[in-house]
Amino acid sequence: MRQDSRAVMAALLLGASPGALWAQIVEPTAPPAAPEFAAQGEPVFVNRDEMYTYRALDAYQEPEFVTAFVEAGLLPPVKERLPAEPLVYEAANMPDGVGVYGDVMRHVIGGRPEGWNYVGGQSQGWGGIDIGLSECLTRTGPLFMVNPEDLQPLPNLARSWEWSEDGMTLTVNLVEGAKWSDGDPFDTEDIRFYWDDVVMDPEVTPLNGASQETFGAGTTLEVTGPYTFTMTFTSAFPEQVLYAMAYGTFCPGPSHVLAPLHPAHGGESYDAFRNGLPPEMMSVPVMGAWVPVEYRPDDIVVMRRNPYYWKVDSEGNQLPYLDEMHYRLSTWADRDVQAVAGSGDFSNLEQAENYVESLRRSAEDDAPARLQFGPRTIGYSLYPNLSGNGWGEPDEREQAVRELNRDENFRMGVSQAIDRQRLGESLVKGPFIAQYAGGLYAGTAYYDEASTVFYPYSLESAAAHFAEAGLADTDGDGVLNFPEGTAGGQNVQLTLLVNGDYQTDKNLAEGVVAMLEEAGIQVALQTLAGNDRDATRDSGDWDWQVFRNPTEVVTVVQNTTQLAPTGPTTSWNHRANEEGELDLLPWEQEMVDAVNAFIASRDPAERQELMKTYQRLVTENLYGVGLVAYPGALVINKRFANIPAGAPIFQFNWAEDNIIRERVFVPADAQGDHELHPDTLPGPMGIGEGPVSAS
Ligand code: BQZ
Ligand code: CA
Repeated sequence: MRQDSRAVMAALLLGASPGALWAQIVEPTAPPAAPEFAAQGEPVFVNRDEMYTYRALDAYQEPEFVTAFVEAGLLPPVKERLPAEPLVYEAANMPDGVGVYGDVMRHVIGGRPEGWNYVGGQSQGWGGIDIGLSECLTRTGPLFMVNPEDLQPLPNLARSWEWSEDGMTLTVNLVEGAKWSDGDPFDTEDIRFYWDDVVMDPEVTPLNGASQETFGAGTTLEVTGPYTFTMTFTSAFPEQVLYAMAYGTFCPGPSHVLAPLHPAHGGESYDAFRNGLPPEMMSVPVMGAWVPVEYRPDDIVVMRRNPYYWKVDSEGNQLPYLDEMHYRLSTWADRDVQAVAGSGDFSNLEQAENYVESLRRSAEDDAPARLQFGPRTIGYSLYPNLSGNGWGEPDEREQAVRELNRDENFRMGVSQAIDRQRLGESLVKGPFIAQYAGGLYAGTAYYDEASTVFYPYSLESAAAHFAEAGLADTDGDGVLNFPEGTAGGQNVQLTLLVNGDYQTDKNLAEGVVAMLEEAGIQVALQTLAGNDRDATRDSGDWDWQVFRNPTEVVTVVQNTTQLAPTGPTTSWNHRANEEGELDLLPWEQEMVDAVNAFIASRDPAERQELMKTYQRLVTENLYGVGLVAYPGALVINKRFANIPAGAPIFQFNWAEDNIIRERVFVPADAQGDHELHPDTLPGPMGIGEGPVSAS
């Protein structure tokens, strides 16, 4: 600890006079300028209907080996497997034109599948598995290349929608005649089940956490036909809801398989429902382009093309072009290594520690993969658990910490104890990392620098804020203590929840621990693997967490309700207690009001102003303490074609959505021999089942 600060620290710990205290406070400033870093690769901007439309074509084609199944009477002809008007990708919008069938994309992931019941809340292991299996009503990943004047969600399972005159009701039209990968019809039975028995059932929380509030408090849904339903809202024209109908919050599951497992329809229990589709069960019906046919724990998930996939190219070729998908079950760091080495085919390079080596390897002439950096959309914050009324059933110490977290001086102290410059350099040197104040990221559509409040690193100021919060080292052991009568006046000890599947998360957490310790706050790491971390995060049983921020702080329009505690379970760090009560601090209520007003507004200028208000509230009050933000890079093997220019690894969604994998192909002469089950299709659903051949 530097000489002068040690003296000041001592003075402060021993309770120097308030006057002296204020002298030490360092006022917030504007955020420090981010180092220049230009994204590589410019998107080719188009209007949505230049990408795809829904229409009937004269004829349709399929891979030859699939025709063998038709001739063997194992499958109806392709025309009957497709909707009357399938989704048609325009060849003119494909970077490399119409593709050819064959080959496989070899993903490597760090997650582990809990099972296939997405709407029941099970994780499929992330890394593009759930994004590929669970198609949603609208789609937003590809919006990175849509013209601003046409920037609205793309249709997907919902092919069109109309607002009522007064804007209180939205009528949604589904693709007609689309089928699940087992041939069962996709229709409003699946919508009804998702809404009534998942979204509206308090006992069920789907993966990615959809609740009624996701679509606006008080929203109702009514099925009005086999392919049509209406949603009725409590405010007019909440156009935001069209984004909530995309990934991850309106991706219906196969009701013909799930309803019998659900207690509302005769199922044994909610646990049995959640765990009703274990990872060993193959060929669970999906609307996605590939179906799981083999699963070896901690080893691999193999998928084969879905013969009923409801999308084609404008020459009538049923998609996808790739016949097989692999997901090797390894680590996220290994994903980067294998992608730049060429033994894997895809990576979202998002862990800054791997940047230098990945850049070096991919710069070599014989590098197997192309690496392209995008904008600064990967960022981390430190979030305090702001619930003071029982979320996560805190014990006495934990409750004392919650009270501290709800004290602005404590949050300011934590923020100013963090040296973000040093934290960033501990990950990677160079122009990648920017100091992050919290809230919306610099350079994004709704960001306003003048509305962003940044608390600069200053141990003295941190100490002064901690003193203001009533903390002093009463037993002189270098750790600040709770005031007399609170948690027995013991040393302040916090737990810090961290996702152990990422080196970056762990490195940042270790840096935070060391810096807070230096400021007199003791921190114990609570490091958990992905699925457990997600469950603990959502249970509220934690004091602080290191968290990689989701899409809402990049786009605002995607997952907007998660920007604040707009509902009992919409916030990442402040949810309701068992009784459903949310004890919002005054400025949190103002944040909620700004977000709700944004959702209800159709006036671009007003929406911009509302987000300035939101940004000031979030950064001034430290709803989250920003740490660092940096760009990620997309790494893809060079044999793949139709990779859209300028595709970011993360914006409205992850690159596994953004690059539109169903129209990615490998030219015939570049195809490798990586297929594990060539010329096969998904077999019957069941544990121990596998892919089948036509003969
Ligand atoms: C990308 C993504 C695709 C989840 C997950 C994982 C979970 C979180 C987050 C990312 C992984 C990859 O992120 O890191 O590059 O492939 O899967 O879904 O972090 O633990 O809960 O939000 O998306
Ligand atoms: Ca002490």
